[in-house]
Amino acid sequence: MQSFATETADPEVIVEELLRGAGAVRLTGLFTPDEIAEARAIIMAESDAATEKVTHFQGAAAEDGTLGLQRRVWNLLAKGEVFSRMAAHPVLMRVLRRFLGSEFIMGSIAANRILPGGPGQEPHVDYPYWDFHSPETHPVGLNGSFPMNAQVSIILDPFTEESGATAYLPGSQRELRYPTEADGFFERCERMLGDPGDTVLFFGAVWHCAMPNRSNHDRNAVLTQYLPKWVKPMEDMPAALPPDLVANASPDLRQLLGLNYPYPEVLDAAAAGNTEGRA
Ligand SMILES: O=C(O)CCC(=O)C(=O)O
Ligand SMILES: [Fe+2]
Repeated sequence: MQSFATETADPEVIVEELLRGAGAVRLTGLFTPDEIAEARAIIMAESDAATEKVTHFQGAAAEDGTLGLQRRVWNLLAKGEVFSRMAAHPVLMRVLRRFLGSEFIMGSIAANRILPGGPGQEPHVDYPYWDFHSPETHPVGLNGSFPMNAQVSIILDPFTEESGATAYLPGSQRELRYPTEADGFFERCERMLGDPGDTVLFFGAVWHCAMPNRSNHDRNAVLTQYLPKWVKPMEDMPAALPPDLVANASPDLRQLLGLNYPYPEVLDAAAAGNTEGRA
């Protein structure tokens, strides 16, 4: 995987690598050790409490309902100001504006903590492609020639082969389909290795998955989903945040929350009374 230090993060080069190259790049030097430690402490505390919700995401909880060895912490913006800084980091904003369009939004910001002994995942593609098991539910001809997703994984613990660093198959984003047995994903995959503070940016159409944690330490990452402005976000973030956080959001954060492009709206003139000038 190509690495870019903050000052050498040329959006054009990175966009080319995401679309037509490996599909993933590493960015270094975006976050301070203090920011990483603060984020990790919040996630560890939140995921020690038995508050997590079982969702369709694999491994959220054990079958008997007890906390599993893969734990999600959702809605991170509500859990510490550090996560707003992470989501709207200027280098990420610059690169993602080029990749997803200048008015791109965020669809989710959550943590994935895999404890020692915790499971990995099946190789997959991310929202809005996650149910591409059924391509017929998507528009005909949809392909990976332009991106409808970018994922950012901020690494909070050493990501090694042993600890379950995310696996991915370079170049697979060009196909936009799910891998089959014949693709030999686990034989051919590479890993998103990194040190705490390193950040991996990838196109979510690349086949990837968390891997089992066979180390003796937790493996935490902040996973943020970014989308073009017109893709329906996965989480309703404004609804899940304290009103004052939304009201005081910076211009970049307002954009990420989707507040600059607020469709669907009621555009019936009689009902809304303010629709003049709309197409
Ligand atoms: O935590 C990881 O290594 C990857 C998680 C992932 O790809 C997902 O949850 O969609
Ligand atoms: Fe994923």
